[in-house]
Amino acid sequence: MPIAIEKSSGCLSFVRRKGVRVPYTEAQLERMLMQFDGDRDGRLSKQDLTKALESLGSSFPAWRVWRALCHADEDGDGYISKDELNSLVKYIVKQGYDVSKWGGF
Ligand SMILES: [Ca+2]
Ligand SMILES: [Ca+2]
Repeated sequence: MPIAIEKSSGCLSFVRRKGVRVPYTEAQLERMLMQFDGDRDGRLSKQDLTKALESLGSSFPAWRVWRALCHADEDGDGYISKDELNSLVKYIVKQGYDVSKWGGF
């Protein structure tokens, strides 16, 4: 299992596989993620992200959220803003989550 260390954040990243096939475009996935913006402030907080990852059937969502934030929260404010959403989508796809669970939106 190749292990890459993120340059900026120092997060450990376990890359399981590449090129997971996803039946959605990144733009669609970004819109799906924003469905979890419970307070509609235009960014995803830890609570919003927890709900999003729980809906994918993720175990230990708190840990996954920390990892996702570590990866995608480029300015380190603890929120995923619109600018950072694309990094989050790429991260979720790379982790091999079954995003078709969001297909009902
Ligand atoms: Ca929010
Ligand atoms: Ca941020």
